[in-house]
Amino acid sequence: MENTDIARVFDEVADLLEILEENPFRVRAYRNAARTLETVGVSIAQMAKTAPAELTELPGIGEDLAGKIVEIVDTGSLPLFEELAARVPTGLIDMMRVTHVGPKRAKLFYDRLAITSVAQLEQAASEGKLRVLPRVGEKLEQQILKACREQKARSGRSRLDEADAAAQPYLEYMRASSVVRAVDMAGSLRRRRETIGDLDMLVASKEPAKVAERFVSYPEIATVVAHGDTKCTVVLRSGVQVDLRIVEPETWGAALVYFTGSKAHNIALRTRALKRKLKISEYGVFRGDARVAGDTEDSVYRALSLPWVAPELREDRGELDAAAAHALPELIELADIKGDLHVHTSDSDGASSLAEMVAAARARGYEYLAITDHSPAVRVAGGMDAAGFRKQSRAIDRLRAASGGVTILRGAEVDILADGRLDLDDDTLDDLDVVVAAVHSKLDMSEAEMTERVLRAIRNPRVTVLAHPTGRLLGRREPYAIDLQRIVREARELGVLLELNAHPERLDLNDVYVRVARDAGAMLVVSTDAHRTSELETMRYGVDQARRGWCTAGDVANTRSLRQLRRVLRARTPRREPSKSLVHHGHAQRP
Ligand code: DGT
Ligand code: CA
Ligand code: CA
Repeated sequence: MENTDIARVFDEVADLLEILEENPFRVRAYRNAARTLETVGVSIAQMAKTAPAELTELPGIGEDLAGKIVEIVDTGSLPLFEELAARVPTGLIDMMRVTHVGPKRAKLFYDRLAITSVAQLEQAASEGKLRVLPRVGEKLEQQILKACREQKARSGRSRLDEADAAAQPYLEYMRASSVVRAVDMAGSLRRRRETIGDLDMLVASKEPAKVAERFVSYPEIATVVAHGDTKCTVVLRSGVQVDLRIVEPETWGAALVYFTGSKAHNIALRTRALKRKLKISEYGVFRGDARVAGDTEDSVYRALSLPWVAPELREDRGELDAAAAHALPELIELADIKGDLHVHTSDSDGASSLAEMVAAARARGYEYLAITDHSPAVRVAGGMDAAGFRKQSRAIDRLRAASGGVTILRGAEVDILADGRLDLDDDTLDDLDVVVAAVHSKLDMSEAEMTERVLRAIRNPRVTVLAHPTGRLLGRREPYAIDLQRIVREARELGVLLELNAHPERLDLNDVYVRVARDAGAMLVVSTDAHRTSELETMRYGVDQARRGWCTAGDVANTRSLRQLRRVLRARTPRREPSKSLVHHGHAQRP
């Protein structure tokens, strides 16, 4: 163990003490000790083993700290550190490590803005929320924003929407060059994974050197990591890394298959090729030395006696067997979506008004839109009580004439309380067309408790949808413990729709459980949970994820026409006639 390792533990203890507002003298004692350890020039670990009593002769090291040093050297850890860390949200510790932040500011952001992660900090900085705090200002806010992005580049994966935002303008920029014959993003972005490690750009060209030159001249680049003739790597200012491969136009298809991956899919393809005495690589499909395919992706799959496989399926989850059996699903597309069953308005925590949300739904060509504001328990979200929902219902009635053909469904996102009861009374729920039930509090229950809680909720025959069934927030919050297999089985039996929440931070259910639900015969619904009109556009991320879960349009309730959807909702609630609003609106729709 190096002296700097021990010093780091002391510095971290000091950071935590500072965040916890412990005695400043104690904070300084740990900091001073850390500086001493860094500068003494003899091995502290050695000393702790052979002559521990001498430790106290070092400046700033008393009995107590000497004991701590021995503990660290002997056990590799320090119980005090674990104790303190347990009292501080984990995200705050990461936040503290961001350049320009440190413990004082981490605490400030936590106290004033309830920020508990680097991702939230980045968001707040980009929205200009930090500059108004004491001693922050616009310049520091920009520095923190940049530092958050750099930390992300070092540490991890980007959300799909952030990766898209980085990819699209770069593609346009490359496309504008006359030496670029074809350009596309391959890799996990093309497979539409929920998070992206790096972007993999592929270009077909006869003049690779010029393509590489243009690629590294893109104005958004922070660092050029590598600049070769056919391969380059750069890091953008947003923190996203981009790899470039330049290939001959004849090998475009083979290269696109190879760099789209996944690696597991590539390996499965290679195994299949070998069985046919073929060789497959990023340059083509070969029989001996003869190239038999490679100019298009279609030709590559055809050479292996397979139909083309959609990138979203290329994860080695049975797609090659399904392809060979001509049993690939006909995947859902964005154009199949006919409405959104989970949106908020300014009546609870949305930023857009009811009228604005309806107008935006019309602009998207939707047939229907369910307004599902929060129930009272979600107080921070301005949840409404029964009277609030009645009032909103009258506002919906008034808006109907002007809704331009979009049927407005009355709904609520009703909170599932800790014991599984719902946060609105049955009479209020009976007046609604769509009841979206969701867990927002007490996320730390055991799996058994959480499963029972949710099952109790969805057994209420008024519940039509179970929203974001695992509660995860990508990069911010792990899914809560819940037995999804059981939830899926029961939802299918009850006719409750399982939500695939399309928000790129949620994408909940994930691809694997979407597939589980679909295979079990449960019905899904892809919903945006939009809190402003622009978020209705996130529907495409939900559809991407549904495709990764092998969904056809038939597996997803909101591809149905209003009439068919009404049947699906009624199947769930046979105890009552279709509500007046639905009947009324079915007629109003016809010309
Ligand atoms: P990411 O970037 O972590 O989100 O995931 P990918 O899938 O984009 O992975 P990446 O960027 O490392 O590589 C892009 C593609 O290149 C990958 O999906 C498949 C292909 N590839 C990379 N390394 C290998 C390999 O060792 N063997 C095979 N067969 N393919 C590879
Ligand atoms: Ca990649
Ligand atoms: Ca890569």
